[in-house]
Amino acid sequence: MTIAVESENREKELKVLDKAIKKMSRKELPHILRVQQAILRAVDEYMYKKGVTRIMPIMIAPITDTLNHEVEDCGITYEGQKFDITKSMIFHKQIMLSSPYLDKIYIVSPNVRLEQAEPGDTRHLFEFTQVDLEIKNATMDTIFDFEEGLIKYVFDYIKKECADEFKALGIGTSHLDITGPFERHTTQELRAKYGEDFEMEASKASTQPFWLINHKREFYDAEDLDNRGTYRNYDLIWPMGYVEGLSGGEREYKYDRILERMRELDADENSLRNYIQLAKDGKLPKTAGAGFGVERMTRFVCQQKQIDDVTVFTRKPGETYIF
Ligand code: ASN
Repeated sequence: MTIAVESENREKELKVLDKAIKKMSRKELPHILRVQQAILRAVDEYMYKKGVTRIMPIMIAPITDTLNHEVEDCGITYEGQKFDITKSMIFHKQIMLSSPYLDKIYIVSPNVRLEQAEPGDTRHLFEFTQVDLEIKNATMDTIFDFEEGLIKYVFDYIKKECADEFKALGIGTSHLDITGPFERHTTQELRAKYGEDFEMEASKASTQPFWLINHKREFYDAEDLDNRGTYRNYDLIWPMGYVEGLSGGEREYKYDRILERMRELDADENSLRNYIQLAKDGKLPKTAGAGFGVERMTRFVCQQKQIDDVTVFTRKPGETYIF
């Protein structure tokens, strides 16, 4: 590399450094972070009261979420064995509930998903944290009730605890007045009403969070066997254009169903052979669950333009990263 190119690169890098320092020195940031801290505090309180056991996160493992959308791979080798960095703990959630002594669990779970940068994207971070829940013998209705209760508990808590932060951020709290139960819509219904960009359009048109049911995506989300081609899975959509904040589903747990769904979606059976073995042995229990993005909830609560506005270091796809 010539000296001229080297110094040009260094100059560019120093601009990135300057931008990074400015980002972490925003006066709003401590208020946003305190709200986020209060959110997590209220989540732990609610889970504890409901008898849901907190599990520490797994960050590298031989298996992770197969995610039915394109993200870059980020495997590592340790002790001659292949590990993936956790994309979500979905399989670990299902597997640990095979214990007769665990019924309801959650993890405050860091996930890495190396998403493609998309112009205008305001809601992806390539590294984020989700509060990931799974309950034995639960159905969609169990999870809807549980998560609605959780959101109401968290919002009531922060309205009470974070008045100074909302004042400092210059925002009100009327968006946190949850009336519930949340409306339930299917993707077919909203697509017919709003067209292809239905999630954003319906979110913009709404002032309350709502459930969006039936997405063709992961093999582990249960298909409705009375209604083939539809799925017993769901997203929670934040209103006012903040879009998806949670995703989950009832799970496939029977051996033949798992194999059928994996084959349909061309998932790698070999890497999941031990998970499949548990299903074959009848050891995977019937469960349902959901995970909500902590930064996405913080963004909605603090009414920030971009998801990256709630983080200290940029984790927005398509940037230059120095820290
Ligand atoms: N946490 C999600 C679920 O429970 C899975 C995911 O994040 N992909 O369904």
